[in-house]
Amino acid sequence: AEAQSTLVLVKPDGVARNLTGEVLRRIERKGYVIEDLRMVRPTRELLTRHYAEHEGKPFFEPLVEFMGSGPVVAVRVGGHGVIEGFRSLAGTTDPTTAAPGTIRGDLGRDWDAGVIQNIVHGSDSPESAARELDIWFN
Ligand code: DAT
Ligand code: MG
Repeated sequence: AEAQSTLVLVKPDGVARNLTGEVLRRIERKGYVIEDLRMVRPTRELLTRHYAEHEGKPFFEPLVEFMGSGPVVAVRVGGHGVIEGFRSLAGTTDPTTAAPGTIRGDLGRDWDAGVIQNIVHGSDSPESAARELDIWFN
């Protein structure tokens, strides 16, 4: 696979639960490289751009509210095939059913918050990675 970079976010639930190090540890053990990292308290405007594809969905408001509820750690992660590879490390969206061994499967659960809280975000395609890295790192 080709050398790539992806955007990983440790979401407010992950930061609040002191799981930033655990997430970074899993990324580094896999062989991916932390290329850039910053802690951000994202504005509503930034979050609306980041989650533009979900505007109008019933969970959009709770999602933006949740993502703005505390600091987020934004990480540019590099490696061959890392876009798909980090999605695999993260596991599927719902932590209740995400496979054990994944970040979401091992560390997440349902919280009855109007939106799924699942510790991390990872870009889902090369186009998304380019767009999202520009939003969080420029
Ligand atoms: P992913 O983060 O796995 O790429 P997504 O892009 O479809 O998932 O959705 C963005 C986030 O929104 C997701 O991490 C958790 C939340 N979410 C997605 N689908 C949801 C739903 N049906 N109900 C509540 N929250 C949801
Ligand atoms: Mg997504």
